[in-house]
Amino acid sequence: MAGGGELKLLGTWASPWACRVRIALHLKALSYDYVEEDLDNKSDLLLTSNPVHKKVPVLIHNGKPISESLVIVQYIDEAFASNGRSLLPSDPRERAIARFWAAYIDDKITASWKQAFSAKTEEERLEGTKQLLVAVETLEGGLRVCSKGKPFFGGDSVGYLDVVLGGLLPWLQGTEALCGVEILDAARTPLLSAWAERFGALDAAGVLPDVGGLVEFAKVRRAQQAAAAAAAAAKN
Ligand SMILES: N[C@@H](CCC(=O)N[C@@H](CS)C(=O)NCC(=O)O)C(=O)O
Repeated sequence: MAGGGELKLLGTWASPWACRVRIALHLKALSYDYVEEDLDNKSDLLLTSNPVHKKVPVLIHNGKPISESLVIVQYIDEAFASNGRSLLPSDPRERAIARFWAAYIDDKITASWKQAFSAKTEEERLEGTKQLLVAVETLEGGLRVCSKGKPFFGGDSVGYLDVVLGGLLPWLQGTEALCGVEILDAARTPLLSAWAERFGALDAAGVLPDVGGLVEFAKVRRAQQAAAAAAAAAKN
């Protein structure tokens, strides 16, 4: 392994954030031990490795943990710079632009997706979906700027933003099924729609979970949350 050392990833199969890390590790051709966490019963290793947030993913490199998916993907790019192509652009301004859109994806796309997805009422679901569609249309502009007419955010090959959005892709596709709305729509966001097709065809996309499995998982989680809310309401 160029860059050297032992890598261990703490994740869950359905976590879009852990998927980002798995995509980056795949692109850099790095082998690693994968530990599937039970988030209802977090391991001591997770709690001691990420004491601030207690969340996955955590990448442990030579016994030293790194948390937060965006930080981890950048770390992998820097620590294993000689493994394949760089994910972040080499030009400082282009690197800053890539980081800007990564923050946009986490702030706007993720926030509205979560709202659409975990809405308790039809009204909340519609509002979340509306905001998600607006955010995705804005991101279409980000793809236009970053790709400069090439296939990926990273240009001719997959880069940092492709990894950042790619981890979310099965969830966005699953949300289409769950909320009955086209999110990456060929008419409204043609660049993102074509990007999703291209990204889904990459070898690296093999690390992503199956959309049907995610939809089933999401339905079970929703039912559990609804039951817990009903039980809490009955107590009061
Ligand atoms: N901002 C974090 C988000 C990580 C996150 O939300 N992880 C979830 C799993 S998808 C988690 O570990 N949740 C456990 C908890 O909230 O207790 C990242 O990018 O890594």
